[in-house]
Amino acid sequence: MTASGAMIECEICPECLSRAEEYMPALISMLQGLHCLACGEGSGTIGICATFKRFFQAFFGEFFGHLRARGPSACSQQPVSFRIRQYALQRWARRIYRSGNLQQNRPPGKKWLLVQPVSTTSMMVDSGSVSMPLNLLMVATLAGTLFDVTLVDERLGDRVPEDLSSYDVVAITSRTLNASKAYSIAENARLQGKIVILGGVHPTMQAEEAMMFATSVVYGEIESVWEELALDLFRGTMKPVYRSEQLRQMNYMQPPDFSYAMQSRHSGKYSSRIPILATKGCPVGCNFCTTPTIYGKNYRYREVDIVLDEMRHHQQRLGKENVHFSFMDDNISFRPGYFTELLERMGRTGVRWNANISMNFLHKPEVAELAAWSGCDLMSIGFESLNPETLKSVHKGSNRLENYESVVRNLQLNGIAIQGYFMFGFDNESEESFQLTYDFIMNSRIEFPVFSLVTPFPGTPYFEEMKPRLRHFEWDKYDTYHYMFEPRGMNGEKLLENFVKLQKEVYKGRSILRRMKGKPLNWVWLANLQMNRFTKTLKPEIYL
Ligand code: B12
Ligand code: SF4
Repeated sequence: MTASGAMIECEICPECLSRAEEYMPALISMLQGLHCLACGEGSGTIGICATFKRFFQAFFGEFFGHLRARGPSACSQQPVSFRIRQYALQRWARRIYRSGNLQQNRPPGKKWLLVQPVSTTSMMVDSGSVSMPLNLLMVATLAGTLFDVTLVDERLGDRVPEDLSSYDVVAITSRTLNASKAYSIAENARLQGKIVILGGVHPTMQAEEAMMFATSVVYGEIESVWEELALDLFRGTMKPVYRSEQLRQMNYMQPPDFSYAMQSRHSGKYSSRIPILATKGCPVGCNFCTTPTIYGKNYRYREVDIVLDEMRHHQQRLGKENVHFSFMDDNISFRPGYFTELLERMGRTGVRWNANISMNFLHKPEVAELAAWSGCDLMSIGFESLNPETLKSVHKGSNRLENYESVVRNLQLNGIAIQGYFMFGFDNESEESFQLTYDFIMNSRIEFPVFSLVTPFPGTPYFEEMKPRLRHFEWDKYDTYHYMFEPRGMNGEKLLENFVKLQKEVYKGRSILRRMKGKPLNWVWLANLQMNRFTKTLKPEIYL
């Protein structure tokens, strides 16, 4: 390379620049810690070890990718110019070179075992076809940039090996209903001297408890703490908790690598719907929900282009246009502007989709029309209750009783089926609430009603409020199908009796016909027939 004071003129958007600045200290400390091998004078390249290269690619790939693929001019932000002195880079490389040879100091490559535990609840939450665990696929995709990753999903019938000698790190995801299983796997791994990382909703909400079983607990999403966690793993200086002050923008999340889900020979048991994420968070703020507790009032989204790119990738991978996507978003419609843009653009791709949605603007007929045109065949809506006092007490501001019927009508007129969630056991309710709910479901012909018992999940404001009245803290029973506390309006016996009766009534043959007559013969019919069989077996005592 010629001697060089030469300046390279760069243009970059402020978003990318701040990202580079954010990464730089991590990168430098990585280099210092590992004594990476750099080239000698004059070659013009920096020679680096494979570990560092993977690290570098993982961190900077998307950064440069962003520049290459979109170019600053395509960016919504004004580009800023900056200049790099070429020879500063060379000096940096030489300093690293002199500091030692990586081959002698290279840390051993760590092998990860990533686990999706099966719940030991007595209810059928993990049976039949299960959705691909997008959360773990995202963890695997990030970890896989630096480490060898094996994914075990116990819900498929795969088991975590007793002998973990082939692995260095055992990382487990957990919700409350499978926390005890997650902890027993963690304990076994710790006894075998492994680094144990616990993540997911439950360890996030109960970090102190989770820390008793793990080397480290990750609070919230892995993307926001990944660099720090990965560096600490390399250095062997793990912290008890990884929690980021700032949430990373979703545009930088790597598209999940689905090959991890295909590692199992039982992967055929996965639902054919492809999980995908467009937004995160939900500022509605229901007091029983973990999302506002973890992510606050924050609502983030990926640029529509990026979501569509991911969809196209799956269409190519599966060799068909008509791919069915299942959005894992907390509330995909919270920002009407973003949601409508997504639908308008999705409509031209030929995909089908379903999602969780709040009814904040579903009462507008044009929204349902657009959703149907864009390929939506099912929306999951938390109606929760027909009692205005209850809705108020749980802070479910997005639900307006006066809109319930128009929301349902608009969707149905456009051929979109409704998976309607209803909760029972709130203090304001009486036996009458069951009749009210029954009438609403039958009159509005909701296709797929789902009933659950109110469950104050640990870490939520509702949990704190109800703690003194909770019957137990057996996490296996925090599956929304167990009796948690005696509501003020009726005793537990009456609650469960009515809960069972309602389900049997709604799913008896005649009711199914009344709700489903004239609707397309598809999987929703099948789900109803399965529920018909299942509800016949229900007895109040199974909910205890
Ligand atoms: C989509 C969804 C579903 C879907 C799909 C579930 C699935 N297979 O993943 C369906 C409809 C099937 C479903 C079912 C249920 N769900 Co649900 N669901 C969600 C929702 C809205 C999004 C989950 C998701 O995939 N998000 C996208 C992924 C990418 O984000 P993530 O899960 O947060 O993962 C990130 C981090 O947590 C972290 N992370 C996660 N795991 C790990 C592991 C490690 C090692 C590390 C380092 C990091 C890490 O990094 C990940 C990537 O960023 C959440 C709300 C939420 N935000 O969590 C509720 C939620 C998880 N569901 C909940 C409940 C109660 C249920 C049901 C019991 C409901 C019911 N009665 O049927 C069942 C249980 C199913 C089961 N067996 O787990 C509760 C769980 C509460 C709790 N404390 O456990 C939640 C939190 C909603 C709430 N009420 O607060 N659910
Ligand atoms: S609307 Fe749904 S996702 Fe949003 S806070 Fe309420 S329960 Fe949670």
